[in-house]
Amino acid sequence: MAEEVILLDFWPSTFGMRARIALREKGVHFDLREEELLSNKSPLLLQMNPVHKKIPVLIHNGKPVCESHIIVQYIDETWGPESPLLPSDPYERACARFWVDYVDKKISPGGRAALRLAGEAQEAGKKEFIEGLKVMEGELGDKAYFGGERFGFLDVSLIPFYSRFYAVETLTGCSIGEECPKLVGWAKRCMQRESVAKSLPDEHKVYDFMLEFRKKLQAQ
Ligand SMILES: N[C@@H](CCC(=O)N[C@@H](CS)C(=O)NCC(=O)O)C(=O)O
Repeated sequence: MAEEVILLDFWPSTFGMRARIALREKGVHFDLREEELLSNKSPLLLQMNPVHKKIPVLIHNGKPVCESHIIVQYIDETWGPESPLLPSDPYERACARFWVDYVDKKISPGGRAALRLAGEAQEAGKKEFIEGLKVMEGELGDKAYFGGERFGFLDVSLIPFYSRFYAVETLTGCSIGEECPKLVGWAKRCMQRESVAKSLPDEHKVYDFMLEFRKKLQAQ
């Protein structure tokens, strides 16, 4: 029987991008279903992720998997063992998971505040975002990818935030290229991969979306 793989997604979501990239790295065919997240969540989303009611949700043969980093690990364990995303060594795996957790706790909230808030709170978000990126740049060092020569779990988890660099720079007046030149070099390397290039939206489209989103937040 053919496999059924559905991804409930929302195009500007960095979390959704992680799942898209991992599926494409593994060459899995999937049905991408765009949610109207801001206005009208689908009954399928509410049924498949009743706890958080958030995307992304991967539905594999009718069974849901939620939370982006758990989805990426599930994809890695289910498909394409010849091209693993997580390292085989348990210690290296633990380190990769630590850094993905750091991305979720520092870079994601920093970027969110820089894009959605104003004034001092926005400035604090920008600072947190850039500080986090600098720490990641230190972790990258002179390697091609975070795991070395091979594109892996941490690359998948961090690269979606590259689609927000232009919006953060334009809204807050900074240059991430000047602050983190090696990290931007890494991001451009990742963008040469088809899986990444196909999964990240255009940075100007993200910026326009953020402007609209800010207007909606201010009107509330
Ligand atoms: N920790 C979750 C976060 C997912 C998340 O925040 N999804 C957002 C879109 S970026 C969402 O569905 N928001 C809808 C809502 O909050 O109601 C993950 O890693 O998947």
